[in-house]
Amino acid sequence: MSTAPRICPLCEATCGLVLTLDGSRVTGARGDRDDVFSRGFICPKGAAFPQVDADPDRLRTPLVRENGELREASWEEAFDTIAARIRPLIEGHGPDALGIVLGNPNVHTMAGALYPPLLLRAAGTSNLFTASTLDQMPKHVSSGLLFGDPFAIPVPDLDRTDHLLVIGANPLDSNGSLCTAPDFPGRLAALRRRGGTLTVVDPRRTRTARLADRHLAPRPGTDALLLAALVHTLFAEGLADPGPLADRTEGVDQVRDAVREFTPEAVAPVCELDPGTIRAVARELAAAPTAAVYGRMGSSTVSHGTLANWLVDVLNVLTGNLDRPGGALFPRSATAPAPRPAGPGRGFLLGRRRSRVSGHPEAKGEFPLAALAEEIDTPGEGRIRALITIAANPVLSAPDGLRLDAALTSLDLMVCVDPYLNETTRHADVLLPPPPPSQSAHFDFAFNGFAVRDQVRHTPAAVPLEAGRMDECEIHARLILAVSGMHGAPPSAVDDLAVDTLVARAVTQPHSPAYGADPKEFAAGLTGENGAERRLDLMLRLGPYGLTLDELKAHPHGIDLGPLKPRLDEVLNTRTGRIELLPDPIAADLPRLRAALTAVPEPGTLQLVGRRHLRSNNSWLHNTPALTGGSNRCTLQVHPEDAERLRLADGGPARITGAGGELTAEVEVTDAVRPGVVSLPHGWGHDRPGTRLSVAAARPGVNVNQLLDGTLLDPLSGTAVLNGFPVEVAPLEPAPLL
Ligand SMILES: Nc1nc2c(c(=O)[nH]1)N[C@H]1C(S)=C(S)[C@@H](COP(=O)(O)OP(=O)(O)OC[C@H]3O[C@@H](n4cnc5c(=O)[nH]c(N)nc54)[C@H](O)[C@@H]3O)O[C@H]1N2
Ligand SMILES: Nc1nc2c(c(=O)[nH]1)N[C@H]1C(S)=C(S)[C@@H](COP(=O)(O)OP(=O)(O)OC[C@H]3O[C@@H](n4cnc5c(=O)[nH]c(N)nc54)[C@H](O)[C@@H]3O)O[C@H]1N2
Ligand code: SF4
Ligand SMILES: [Mo]
Repeated sequence: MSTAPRICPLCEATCGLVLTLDGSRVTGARGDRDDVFSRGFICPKGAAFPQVDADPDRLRTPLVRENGELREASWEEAFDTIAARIRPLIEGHGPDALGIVLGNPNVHTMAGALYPPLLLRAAGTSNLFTASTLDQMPKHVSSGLLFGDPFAIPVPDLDRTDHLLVIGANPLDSNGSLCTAPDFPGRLAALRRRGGTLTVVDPRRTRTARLADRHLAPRPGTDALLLAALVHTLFAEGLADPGPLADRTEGVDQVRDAVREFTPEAVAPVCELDPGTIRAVARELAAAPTAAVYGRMGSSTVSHGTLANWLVDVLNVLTGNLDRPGGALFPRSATAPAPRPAGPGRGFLLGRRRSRVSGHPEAKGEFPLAALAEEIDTPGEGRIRALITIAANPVLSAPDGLRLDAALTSLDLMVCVDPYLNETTRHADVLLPPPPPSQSAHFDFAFNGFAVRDQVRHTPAAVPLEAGRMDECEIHARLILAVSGMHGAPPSAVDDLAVDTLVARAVTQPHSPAYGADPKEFAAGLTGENGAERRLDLMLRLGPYGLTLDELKAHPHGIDLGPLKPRLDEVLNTRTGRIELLPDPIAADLPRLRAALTAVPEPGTLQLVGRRHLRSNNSWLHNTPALTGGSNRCTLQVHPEDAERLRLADGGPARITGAGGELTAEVEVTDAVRPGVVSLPHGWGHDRPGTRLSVAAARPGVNVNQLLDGTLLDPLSGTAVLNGFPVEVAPLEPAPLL
């Protein structure tokens, strides 16, 4: 028996776990009390790590399709097959014939951070689709426009703020998102204990809302209006005061003009909130010694998602809370490049290309995942003929999975990197399974940039790679070689090239710690057991703290780098070198928001919102018995008034109809949802043939995204509207008597 530390990869909180091992078998998991960030916190998902890790349905070898059937194959055969088929497709039809889909768990693996950018460069395709357009793309776009960097995302200073305004997030169940905070519940309780206030805006009375001093339950999809009214009130009452940010911000007066019409009285009937309450929230925000406004899924995957995300930071700026302790700050990640000197930057451009079929503008180099199916099934030049998916299950996670499901069968080649044979990967021609998490090293490249405290942690693989397994970093590297026509070269060639490119640039940059060094010598000084570790070591050395991998390895429970600090000058990368508070693309979208002022829905209209459960994670944790027991979770929550009006019985079946299709789900009557709102969780619908998810298939649930047809998007970011879309609900008619 022994123990090993492992950072939990199951959500954004990045808790440190201590795994108990019996030889190379993981027998238990507890919170790591010595972890510098999580201090022993663990949730039921982390506690289920051993079962998630040892799931017998995880694939052990690659699968290759032969005569229509998937069969087990060697790694060599798998990569030979990819190399033989992918190059002719790219050469014959051009690079855009290859589509790439990156799913959520890429932010939870080292491979997912280090290799996809290289894969994209090697492929040269503009057809990139990721889970971001089902999620936080509106935040990237608003940050790109406001600050010049789509990754400059301010994070609420959870541990020091006096006032937290949460819009459309439920961290008590999600454990936080774009706000990495192990023990989010404890940190919110601490906020209350130190006399701070919590306001939650959510059409459902969530577990987070129950903790709040004030809970507003607006009609879904109306947050941009509510936020505009808060901004309006700050100006109208002379409360707008950016403080020291004033001379680093352009466009404050233009914002005042832009929100003139959005009075509390004007938005109140559409949001279905009381105008007095809206004023009170604005006053409290302005009066708090420090405050942070924080929005997530419920303010992002909605039709005004980019405007809402922009307004969140407009509020942070206008109350003087951006970039100050207790407000919303930019974390300083240990692997971010050392900051360049302050001054005008390159800015952020949107819409540099358009998608082939519907002409959607790109955002951050991506097209909407909701448009993937049409890019495959619409004939014509530039059609996607081959697809690589990495850690993605868009048949369940994106709108209109049935159409995508059918489109995937028409591909000439589909390659998936995924541990499971699931609703999406069952269409693979070649399936490459990464090892379970206990067999991989971990470092949070993404989440350290969104953490409420600067810190850095690395955990090595807890147990050695099982015979026949391939590390996910090597899988990615070999895939890149196959795509770039270098099949057969050693995978380290990919890392060497990445190191050489980064070093060559760094030595010419006066602000880089490597400035003036000899590139060969600098690269030779890197440590690490493999290419991925050497690249991590390089990024640490070039980063703002000048750390090394050896230092990290000497601190198995992490290195604390202190509370968040003001660093706006390091972050700003706009053309003006200032915060651009009313960027042109935002101004151009405001007429759409003005039109929404008169869009009061017909009485009786129902809007559907999602919800998350603490024991689940998107589409892939329904196969773990420890996380799936208990009552049915895939229920349609309906308010008692609506249930009575529609004659829906608690526990009875209901038919739900949306633009993309029809579903049947069990009704759960509860006043936790407001009238006019029904809620169904996502990630379910595990009833398709040809998958290997034995536990999930026994209780499949239904796929909420089948209610969508893929046309409802936030136009600036291409993000799908997953919250607040219209549906009809009726009792399932009894079967006709024969
Ligand atoms: N209606 C509705 N739809 C939603 C949402 C919603 O709130 N409502 N939420 C959206 C959001 S926020 C997101 S992020 C997306 C998520 O949607 P996706 O990005 O499609 O992610 P998952 O559903 O988590 O599926 C992840 C896949 O990764 C695989 N996987 C797990 N671990 C690993 C690993 O270590 N390596 C590799 N290579 N693969 C791995 C799993 O087997 C699974 O196939 O769903 C979106 N869809
Ligand atoms: N347990 C668990 N944890 C997870 C995940 C999971 O699936 N399960 N997924 C992970 C991922 S990928 C992500 S992105 C994060 C998401 O993290 P969160 O954003 O915190 O999670 P959600 O539960 O989607 O919270 C969205 C909230 O918005 C509300 N809402 C819906 N429509 C509206 C609206 O129009 N306005 C407002 N104001 N609110 C609205 C919903 O009722 C819901 O409570 O969670 C991560 N953590
Ligand atoms: S909160 Fe998230 S990171 Fe922490 S143990 Fe639970 S799933 Fe893992
Ligand atoms: Mo997400």
